[in-house]
Amino acid sequence: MAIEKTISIIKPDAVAKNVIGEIYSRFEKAGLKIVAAKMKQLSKEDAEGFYAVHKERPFFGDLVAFMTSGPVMIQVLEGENAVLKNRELMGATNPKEAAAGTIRADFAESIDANAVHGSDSLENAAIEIAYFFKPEDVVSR
Ligand code: RTP
Ligand code: MG
Repeated sequence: MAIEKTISIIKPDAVAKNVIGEIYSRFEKAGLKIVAAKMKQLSKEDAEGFYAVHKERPFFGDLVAFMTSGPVMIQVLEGENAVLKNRELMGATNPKEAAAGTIRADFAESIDANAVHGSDSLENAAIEIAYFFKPEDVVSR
């Protein structure tokens, strides 16, 4: 199986709940390695650019407002099948539909305050990693 890299963002609700470590532990137990990380207060421009694919969607304004409401923790995860593995650990977008034991089932409040973001494809992972990290700030290990 291919070794992939993907972006994970711990959203403002989960940072405020002080569960960064608990979420990191889930990545590590699943065999994903953290190969870059930074905490950041996103500006409106940062969040709008990151979620540009959703700019025509009715929830775009709420999404940008939420993502800028407090600091986020951004990390690059590396491992076998990392894109899909991270999405499985996250659970469904709406925490009411997220499977038991997933990050969103355990920590998310609502479809807006849903604890984590994860790249949805290998192609988008590469775009999202480049959006937040310089190549030299991502290690391989
Ligand atoms: P994410 O991008 O944050 O990892 O989440 P996702 O792939 O599971 O969901 P996506 O469709 O990409 O939507 C991005 C974020 O927008 C919010 N959303 N709100 N009110 C709504 O119908 C709605 N739909 C999506 C969610 O916070 C979602 O994570
Ligand atoms: Mg998405």
